[in-house]
Amino acid sequence: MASHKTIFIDAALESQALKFGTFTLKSGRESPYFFNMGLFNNGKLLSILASAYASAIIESGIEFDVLFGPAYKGIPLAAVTVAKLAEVGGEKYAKIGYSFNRKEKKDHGEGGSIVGHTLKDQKVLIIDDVMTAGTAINEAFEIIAHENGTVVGCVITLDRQEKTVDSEMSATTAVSKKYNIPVFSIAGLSDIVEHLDDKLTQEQKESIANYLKKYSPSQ
Ligand code: OMP
Repeated sequence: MASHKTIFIDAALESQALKFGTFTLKSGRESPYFFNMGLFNNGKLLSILASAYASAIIESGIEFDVLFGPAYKGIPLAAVTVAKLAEVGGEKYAKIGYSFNRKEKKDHGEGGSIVGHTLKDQKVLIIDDVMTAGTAINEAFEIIAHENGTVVGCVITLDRQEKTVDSEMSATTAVSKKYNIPVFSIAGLSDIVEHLDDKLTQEQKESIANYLKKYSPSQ
């Protein structure tokens, strides 16, 4: 497994951003684990996260002009990752733009709902935290289309590798097909299960297996 994945998973576990227990998800699913991006809440953790995103993006080879982080959680992700890309990615990534949306409309100053680099006529990569059923991410596509940008891909921290609410397709595949773009992640649930094999209890492994029986995509 790539080192950026294992470093990220270890940091997630240590910071308790990744927890095992019983959690009700936005989709209503009852999950045996939860990833809370908000607990990547200090400089060291953010630096690890930014490095992992930068590695995933560089490895993908995707060509883009602007990294867009949907408010609120995408905002720091876009900022730290674009800075890390400039640091480690050489000339190709030195001048990638970044921007985010405001949740509230502003009627003074520069106006508009986008802060940072313009999206107009730009190839835009969306950066977000978690994809479960693939519902939350749609709003970002609408915002970028409204600004006349073109989404060329989507990178997320964690792909929970679950089906959508209305199909047997995985959420990432569904988003990828719907918008005809690559969707890739730092890590997927399968990476977590593989890397933490000797740390998870038998009970935790069984709860995850039972959950996957219910929500694993079959396409
Ligand atoms: P979907 O819209 O179903 O893809 O859910 C994605 C959103 O769920 C994320 O943006 C988070 O707000 C939240 N979430 C997590 O943050 N971590 C998890 O492990 C699971 C969820 C979730 O509710 O599914």
